[in-house]
Amino acid sequence: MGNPLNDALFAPHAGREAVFLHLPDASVLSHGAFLAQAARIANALAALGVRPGDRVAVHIQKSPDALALYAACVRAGVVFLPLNTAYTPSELAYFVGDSEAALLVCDPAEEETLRSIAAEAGCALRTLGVAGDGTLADLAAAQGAHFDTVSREEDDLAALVYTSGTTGRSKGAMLTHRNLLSNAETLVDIWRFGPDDVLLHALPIFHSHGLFVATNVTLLAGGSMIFLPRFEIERVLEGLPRATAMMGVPTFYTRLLDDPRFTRDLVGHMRLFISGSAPLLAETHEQFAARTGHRILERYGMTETSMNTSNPYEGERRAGTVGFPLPGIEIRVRHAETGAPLPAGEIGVLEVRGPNVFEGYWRMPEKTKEDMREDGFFVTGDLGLIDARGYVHIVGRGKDLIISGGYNIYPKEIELFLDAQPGVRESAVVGAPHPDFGESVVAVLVPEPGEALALPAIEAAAKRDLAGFKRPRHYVLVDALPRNTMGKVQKSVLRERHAAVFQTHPPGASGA
Ligand code: MCA
Ligand code: AMP
Repeated sequence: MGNPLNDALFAPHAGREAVFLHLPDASVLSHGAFLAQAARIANALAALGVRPGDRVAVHIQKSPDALALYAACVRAGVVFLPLNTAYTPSELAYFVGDSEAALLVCDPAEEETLRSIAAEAGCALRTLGVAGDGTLADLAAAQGAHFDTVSREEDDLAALVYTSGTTGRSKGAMLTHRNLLSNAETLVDIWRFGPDDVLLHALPIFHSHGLFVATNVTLLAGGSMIFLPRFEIERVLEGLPRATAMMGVPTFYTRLLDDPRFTRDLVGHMRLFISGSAPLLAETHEQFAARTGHRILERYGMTETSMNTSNPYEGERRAGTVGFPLPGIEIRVRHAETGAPLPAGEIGVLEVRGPNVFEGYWRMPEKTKEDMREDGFFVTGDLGLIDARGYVHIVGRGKDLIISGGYNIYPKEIELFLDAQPGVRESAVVGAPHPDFGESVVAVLVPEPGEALALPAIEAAAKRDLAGFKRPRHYVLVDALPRNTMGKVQKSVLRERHAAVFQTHPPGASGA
């Protein structure tokens, strides 16, 4: 018996000497050196008593060692639990507690802050820094580079990735070896990745996009990555002439287009630009084509399913669509309320079935049942249609969700936070169009009558408790929220009312 994901991703297809990572300091890391480090970390995990099936929660900056930790977990049969580096200690406490992680790995600088959280959750705490520093790095350095890979079945969990939820409580999506491997195999094939590919990697690696799509695809193809710590325009412009492919959220593409140095000549070596995680405006697609001659290939996915659809590699990449269902994956459109099948061209909720669809939400059987049809289709909550030519269009969201720069924000979570602030009677949170992030967060607050509402104090509390990308970028004070006859807050009215706030206020500004 083998270990499906390990055997496919971490057996170097292009040879151990071949380059895996091109790093910002102009050094390179070979596949062999990367795998040796992963083996040492796997030995370190075993030395710490982490067992197959245990969860390892990871809150560290992007680095080659962070990727090696992912590889080590797969190899050791451990469930990898990546966490957004923007999460605050109070957010982290929930994930570590809910997952019953055996180990939390954090940056050396936050060890002190997270000590009590780890202790409370009963999990060990070790550190891993970007410069090969930290207590886990030290332990790994003392280990050998031989590790007996732990056997896994296709149905075994490889990762647990939390996604925020409509109720305000985050849910852990359980992803198996089959889920991740089948998707990577399909994507390598349809996007034609091979050992000669050099992927410009500027995404975070704590989400499906940067880890399971970008990294797994490169690993499976035996290619290499220009591995940047984050999306920084200077470094991206510098890397593009050496790259063959890039994956990004729409903000990457609008930022590139805003820079006059981004030209057709600069991308002469590129064969593929891919966009996802949020809607790419048709206008951005067209501007990009006019500037570079490349049609951005848009695809659609979710944490729970990895990738579901893609525009074709060859054939028409249609702006404003997310392309066709991937091979082996079925998509259907159902009526949002009744669940009845809908004819082609009609708008309903997209449902998806295939080897990519996750096992369910961690310890939430009821929630899993709600979102999973008996015949195995997963209800995405995205509203869309399939046109006469078979292209899937996403036209909105049935779920109350804001996507800011590719990060999902559920208004409920922010509303619960705001409602708990002194002087706030109630709140409603909506997304408004934003020139950089696509959408950003607007908070509408109703003050308690007769009480002074201290906005600066609320903003300070938000800074302490909420990850930066979730913080409202604009506050509005009103006497009452608009409600329908049933008493439900009319979010669409609020969205309309505040649609222009980020056009008139510079990004980051707030006002009442
Ligand atoms: C950073 N900030 C943001 C965001 N990112 N605010 C709103 N939305 C954001 N996305 C805030 C910070 O809190 C900080 O605020 C200020 O902006 C500067 O932070 P910095 O880190 O310097 O920002 P940045 O480097 O400009 O980041 C913008 C970014 C980044 C490059 C768009 O957010 C990014 O890489 N996004 C990718 C997200 C992603 O990978 N999503 C995939 C999810 P302050 O100064 O006030 O503290 S997986 C998925 O969706 C599915 C599976 C799929 O289909 O892919
Ligand atoms: P996440 O929960 O972070 O995995 O985000 C998944 C959600 O991102 C999906 O349910 C969609 O709402 C959205 N999404 C991903 N890709 C696209 C896309 N190409 N166009 C529109 N929305 C997208």
